[in-house]
Amino acid sequence: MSVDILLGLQWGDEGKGKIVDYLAPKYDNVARFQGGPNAGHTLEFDGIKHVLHQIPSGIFRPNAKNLIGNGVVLDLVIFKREVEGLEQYNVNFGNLQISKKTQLILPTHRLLDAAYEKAKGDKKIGSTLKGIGPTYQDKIGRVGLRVGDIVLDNFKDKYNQLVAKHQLVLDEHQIEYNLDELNAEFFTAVEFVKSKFNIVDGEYEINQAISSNETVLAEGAQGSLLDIDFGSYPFVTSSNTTAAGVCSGLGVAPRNIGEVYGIFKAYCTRVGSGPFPTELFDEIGKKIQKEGNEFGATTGRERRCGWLDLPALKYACMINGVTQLFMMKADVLNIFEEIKVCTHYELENGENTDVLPFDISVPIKPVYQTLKGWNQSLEGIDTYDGFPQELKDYVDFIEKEVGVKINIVSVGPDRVQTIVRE
Ligand code: 2SA
Ligand code: MG
Repeated sequence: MSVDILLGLQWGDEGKGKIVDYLAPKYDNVARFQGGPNAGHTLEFDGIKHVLHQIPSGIFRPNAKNLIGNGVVLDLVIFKREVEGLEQYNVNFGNLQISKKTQLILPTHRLLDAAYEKAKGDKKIGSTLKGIGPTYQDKIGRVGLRVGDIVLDNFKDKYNQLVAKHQLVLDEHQIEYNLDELNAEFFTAVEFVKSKFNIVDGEYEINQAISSNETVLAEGAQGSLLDIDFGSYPFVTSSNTTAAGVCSGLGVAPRNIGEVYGIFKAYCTRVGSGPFPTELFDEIGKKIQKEGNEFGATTGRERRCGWLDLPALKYACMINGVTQLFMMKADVLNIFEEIKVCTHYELENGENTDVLPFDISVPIKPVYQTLKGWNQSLEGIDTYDGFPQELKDYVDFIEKEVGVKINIVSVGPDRVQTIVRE
């Protein structure tokens, strides 16, 4: 069997958690391939809201195997807290494996993240301050520590060596911290993970699953426009959030990739800094934020809001090779009589383009097409046929522009509000 991929096509927070929860029963394995505790996947069922940060979303399915892949950066302290928070729900942690090659976020990586952000002043990335960037920096710089290291006799030495390096930088930035406390917390988490979890050769596990005809879902975090290579650099995260990241982040060959499910919201949001061509600074933006409850699951930060950006969506579909589109939070647009969609950008020289410029921080003016809104509640509608015509027109319009079918339209947080098109 092949590996199917689920990823966000915008700047994160597209509602991936909800879709993974919907898809997970179809999969024997769910694997995270990039990112770390900067993710916040919200799953809502039985009247309870769960936010997962590092644990794959298949964890609530009793028969699904879950893997934290080598492409992930894992904070063991946060991981321990996450596990403890789920213990009351009868979750089977025997179904959770961690790849030996997964990089470790050390407490000092978190401090470095804050130090670098502070030093950037008003040019800061708006990072989640989870230590993501500094950990990937050490990975690429070939000095990082990995989960497989924690069982080695010399782990403490290796840890101390890397921490000493970090301390030089922290001193330079005049950052104050209590290392003893941080170390104690870290090593408690290390012991916790060592005693309770399966640390495995993730790439063998996943390929074994593929050759045994098991189904695998690779669960993306953040969004395509935050990809380290293809996002709005430098306002991006430090991993490949796009489909290619699955191959390197799990050890899966390209020919073993199957469906690529691309999730997008019926409008756009962004947290943190960086360009956002369709951002709305007016009442409409505020209304979207309020209706959509657009506040970060990880950091609680306000999300910037704007209309759907088709050039950006087309770009994300191209880079990822999206085979099916899932549109989320359509119900948030219920309140509008008119809905705008950005079809092109107007450049400074007056030209129109639907190509994403190299630098989207230069002034680019979105060119909008205005569609009629459905302007009614979608409460109780449980089939695509039952949608108001204007919503169907919105779906058709996007499909035609992007050239990929929209197979799911989500009209609310509940599991039954995931409308699948025949
Ligand atoms: P970092 O912490 O180094 O990755 O931050 C770099 C930039 O990436 C942004 N970023 C995010 N933006 C939106 N959602 C994120 N995570 C979601 C959440 C989870 C998800 O709900 O928190 O949808 O997967 C996320 N993570 C990082 C960040 O704001 C910086 O602009
Ligand atoms: Mg989120």
